[in-house]
Amino acid sequence: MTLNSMTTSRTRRAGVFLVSALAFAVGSVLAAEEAARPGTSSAEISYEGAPGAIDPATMKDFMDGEGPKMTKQEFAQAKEIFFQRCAGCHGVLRKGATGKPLTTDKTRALGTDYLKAMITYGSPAGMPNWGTSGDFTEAQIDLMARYLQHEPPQPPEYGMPEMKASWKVLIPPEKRPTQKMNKLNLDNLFSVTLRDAGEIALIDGDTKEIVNIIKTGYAVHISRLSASGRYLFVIGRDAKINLIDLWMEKPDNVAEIKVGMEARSVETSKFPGMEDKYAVAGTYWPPQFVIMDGDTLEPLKIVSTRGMTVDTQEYHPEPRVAAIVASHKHPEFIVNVKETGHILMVDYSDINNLKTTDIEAAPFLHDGGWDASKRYFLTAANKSNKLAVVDSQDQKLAALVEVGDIPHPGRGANFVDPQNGPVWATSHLGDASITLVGTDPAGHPDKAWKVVRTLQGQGGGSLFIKTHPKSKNLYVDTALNSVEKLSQSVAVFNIDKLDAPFTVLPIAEWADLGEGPKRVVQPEFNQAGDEVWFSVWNAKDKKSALVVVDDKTLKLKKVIKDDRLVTPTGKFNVYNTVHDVY
Ligand code: DHE
Repeated sequence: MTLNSMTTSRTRRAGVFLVSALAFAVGSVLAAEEAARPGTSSAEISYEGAPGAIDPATMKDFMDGEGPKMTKQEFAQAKEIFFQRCAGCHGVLRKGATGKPLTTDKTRALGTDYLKAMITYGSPAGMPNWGTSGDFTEAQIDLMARYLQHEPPQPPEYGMPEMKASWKVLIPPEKRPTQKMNKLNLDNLFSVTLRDAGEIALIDGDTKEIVNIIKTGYAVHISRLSASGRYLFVIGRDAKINLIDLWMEKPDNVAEIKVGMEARSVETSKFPGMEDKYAVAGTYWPPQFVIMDGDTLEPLKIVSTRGMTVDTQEYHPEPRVAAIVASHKHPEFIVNVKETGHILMVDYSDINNLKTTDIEAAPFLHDGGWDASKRYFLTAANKSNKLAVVDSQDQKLAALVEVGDIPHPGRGANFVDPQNGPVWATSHLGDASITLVGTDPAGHPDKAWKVVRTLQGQGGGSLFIKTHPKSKNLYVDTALNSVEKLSQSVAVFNIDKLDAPFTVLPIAEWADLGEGPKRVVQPEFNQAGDEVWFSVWNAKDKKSALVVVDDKTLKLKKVIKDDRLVTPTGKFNVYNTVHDVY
């Protein structure tokens, strides 16, 4: 054996030892974590780790001499894997989002062996065990460990020329109906996301019949309505927006546009006098938002969100736009900038001289909703385990409230706690708690923006929580819990007896669908507030359903089954969405 090969084999042995030691340590911490919080550690990963919509082939590659050796072919393969599996958590530019930063200053210092161990075994902080789970082969792990030590490929920018090129007005406003042409009770219509079909189903809430299935963007995400309730806006993960006119005999698309490459949020102007005038959409890539004409989706003004983080005041090249809500107190859109933790109040009264109030909140802003008075916007800074409360009247931060592990409210739930007065509640992805925050500074000043009560639900992996002003029930899903019994049922708390144990509704069992994961997700009320709808979200090739529950009796009212209901997730009742009722 030559000296050289001895050294190499010793180094290799040391590497193997290091990898096994690290694996052992990581493995035991993970096991302890899973035992302490059953079903929660995987919830976050299945949530954040969905494949992105950016086409890796459009990116500029930077393979440099300082990273470990890779062929062009290997680089392309690794890039593909990264955008399928890793970008959701670590960010397109790997600057760090809900996952750790993986920029080359960090990855080169860690080295190939460490990175391989991390990818193989995961970490208690939420990194999946791609190797031991069997998702990645050893060769793929080696490939990814080397890839991460090269500069991240850069997706192209997307500005006005690209938006304009994608913009189509299918039916111009002057050719649209001047009055409602159908007999539908539009207030009780539901827009249902058919996630993997890239479609939405419009369902009549009275008859439970499907009115139309409409093609939308890829892995369609949310629906929102214009203030009048006439226009429905649907956004896909590929940043395609569809504008649907509910006044048509059969409601359908009247305009569409692609506002970027990856997106999650769309909203419309709601300030009195500005109803239906504008729409706004935020994108994950490029990090920006665009204000559009409300009737046609013509893009009018694009604003970048790149900038400094609120805590360390470091530049972030990729701060994604998360939830957007429309203020009722001023002509403003309230825009959550995820990674930097800024909440922007964008005044749309004069978009050529745009005024923005920039509120410093906390990093990793995600989703949120209004309190019952519609003055305060409460939003989750999810990886900071905080809620930010924005006073939309006085245009400032009212409070930052410490809550449980990874709050995930959807738009949250407003009700009156018998002991504490008006509250807004969130559940959590990372633990079983449901946090109630006081929201009435005038009537209950000592409780305002404080955690006034914590309930314990079925488990972590909760995504959505819901009630209605006419309901006495608070519904909490656990859609991403890894324990099947929990992900397929919901907990119901009696608002008048919050100390009493919750009732469990076996929603997936009621749907009687046969095989598949059948996650029960996102409660949504009908307009009257006497029915609550759940999606039973099964795999794309399996049967899914919507389950309607009588809110008074908590008994099954109807299972809506149809072969066209492929992977239903979000549901948006027209009246409740227009009026922010939740
Ligand atoms: Fe969502 C809302 C982002 C995964 C269903 N989701 C939102 C919002 C954001 C967001 C920023 C708030 C929009 C607003 O109010 O303007 N969601 C993301 C992600 O980044 C994430 C974690 C990963 C991804 O790859 O997209 C993600 N979301 C999911 C899902 O896997 C869900 C459960 C199923 C699906 O349809 O994709 C899902 N998200 C929803 C729903 C809402 C939502 C149903 C709206 C809830 C509401 O009541 O308003």
